[in-house]
Amino acid sequence: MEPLSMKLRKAGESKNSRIILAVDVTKEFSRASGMDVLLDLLKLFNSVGKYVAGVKIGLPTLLSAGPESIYRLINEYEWDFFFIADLKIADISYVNSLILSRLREIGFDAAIIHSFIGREKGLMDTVEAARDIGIGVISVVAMSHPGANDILNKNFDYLLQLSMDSGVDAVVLPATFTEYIKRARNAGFKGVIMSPGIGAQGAKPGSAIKAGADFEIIGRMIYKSEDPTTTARKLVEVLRWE
Ligand code: O7M
Repeated sequence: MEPLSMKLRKAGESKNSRIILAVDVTKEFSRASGMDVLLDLLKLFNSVGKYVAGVKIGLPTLLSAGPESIYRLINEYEWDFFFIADLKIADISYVNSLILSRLREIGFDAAIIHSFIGREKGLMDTVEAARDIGIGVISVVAMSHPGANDILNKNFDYLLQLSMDSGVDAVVLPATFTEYIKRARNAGFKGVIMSPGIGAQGAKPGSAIKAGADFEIIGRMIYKSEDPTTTARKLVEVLRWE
């Protein structure tokens, strides 16, 4: 099976885009909300799909759309981007692998996991299970919000080394603190780096790529804009793959 890191880079190259669209679109829960969210997502993907290499679907969207709607969205339409499930998984490897199996069945290419769960029966065993399941693993090594500096980001070196040793397919590092992206590259990390924090959280489009990231994860700046198509088109002008 082709490694996810290769698939990610190929998608970036073929779309000539370094944008991963973060989808945290949600509706108050009701029996009908799943279909409403599905229609919103279809509209969004149709309007910005050609400018994005991948789509990251978060827990708010999965909870309000429901797994069936997301299954239909991924499998019934021929999108040319990859799908990442962002549940920020952080359990023991046994439970993590159950979650990964269900996410694979829904159609996701990869899932986000926290690296702070540690090595044994944590990240290491989860990545091993993911290989058998056929789903990619992307680990969170440092985060973008100010509170991330209280605990998580202080453990950057350890979490990066653990992610490298575990063989994850990609890591998440913040665009709001680009020093972590530079440090990862200086430490010899050659894998895929995805970086959130652009726009709504204050970082400038292109800043994470300049620091050494491969993709910028962008949400509200696109899906909350008055004209998502124009916003995505303008963003991709500074976020070309080449
Ligand atoms: O562009 P935004 O701010 O609307 O959305 C950012 C997305 O990136 C949102 O889906 C967050 O869950 C995610 N994110 C962060 O904002 N900060 C982090 O440190 C990590 C992530 C993330 O994607 O982790 C996988």
